[in-house]
Amino acid sequence: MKADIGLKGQCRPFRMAQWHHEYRTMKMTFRWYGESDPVKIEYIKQIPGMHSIVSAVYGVPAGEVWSEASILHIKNRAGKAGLNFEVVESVPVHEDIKLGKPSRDLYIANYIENIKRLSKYGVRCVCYNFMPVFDWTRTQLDKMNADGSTSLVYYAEQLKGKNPLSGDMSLPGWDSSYRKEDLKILFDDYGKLTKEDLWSNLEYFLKAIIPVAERYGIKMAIHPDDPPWDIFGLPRLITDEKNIDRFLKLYDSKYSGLTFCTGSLGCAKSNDVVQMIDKYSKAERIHFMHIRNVRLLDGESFEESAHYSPCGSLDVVEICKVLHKNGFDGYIRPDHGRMIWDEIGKPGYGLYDRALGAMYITGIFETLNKTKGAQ
Ligand code: DNO
Repeated sequence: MKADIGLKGQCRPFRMAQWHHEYRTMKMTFRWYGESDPVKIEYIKQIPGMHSIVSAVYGVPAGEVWSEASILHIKNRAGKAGLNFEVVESVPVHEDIKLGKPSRDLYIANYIENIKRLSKYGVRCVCYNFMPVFDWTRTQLDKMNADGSTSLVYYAEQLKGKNPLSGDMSLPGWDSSYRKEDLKILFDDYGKLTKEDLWSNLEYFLKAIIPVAERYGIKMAIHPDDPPWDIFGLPRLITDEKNIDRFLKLYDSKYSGLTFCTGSLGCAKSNDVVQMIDKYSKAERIHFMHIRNVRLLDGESFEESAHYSPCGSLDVVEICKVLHKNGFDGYIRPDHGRMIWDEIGKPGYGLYDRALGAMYITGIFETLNKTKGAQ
């Protein structure tokens, strides 16, 4: 192999580091759920252009410190497969922090310890969210599409009349480890909390962790609320431009930024995601992009679609164009895929459709990088 074959020659060996150096471009990543993930880490490496896995230490309750051995294990597994481990999704935020309980200081101290440890093993970006009780919510995981693939969907009418406290309801994305009694207590606690209280608890959290993130070189990237509206009376904050502006002002530092999830924010018709990405990437506050497409339906309903723009309501080419224009060199991962080719896997996180999404996005960026002068 010749040592210094440039990217512009023909049939040159593909060299990621050189590619990133020459174009100062985005880094493509892929979420991996660890050894129990039906998607083998070696398969991820086989997707052209993969830079890093996105993973976490699983099985540790929110609020606890991750052992260094478990972090090192992920790093080594990635390294063995020829991948980096630079992004964590997520370090979960304990509910007591969101609720502003006295015990929050202990959980914040643990969070800080996790930031320090992750930095020690080469992690550069940590994704987290501040959604009360429930993470992302869908009403059905296997909606059959006309072409035989299946998608995750959210149909507002399927949610009507449902009561999470009934004990017989579980929705995708929810932490199934909550017992009925725990949920009741949490709902009571949140019942006493106003949205403004939640904002001030978020501010308290940021004031404690961002100085540490700055010192340890970790870009914190909050994930928007998914979907971006209140659910079952629980308040949600990271939902639109006005609130994201407010969030970014809470702690004005490059280290307090966003995981910009196109599918989450894009579910609200009022969110112009291309314009928002333009604004926040220009300000260098987007560290991690989740690129997913959704088909918006009437009312507060939507279906997740293939990444390819004509399949959904979002224009992925325009999304990539504004990122490229603003010199975005952070992390991107293809978000939720459909289930295709009879794959059986973790809902939203199969191999095939996400791999198609990754290649589609990588292809758009290759085109943008190579035609830079012509734009
Ligand atoms: C859904 C994911 C979210 C995300 C967390 C980040 O598929 O995007 O569950 O990981 O909200 O904290």
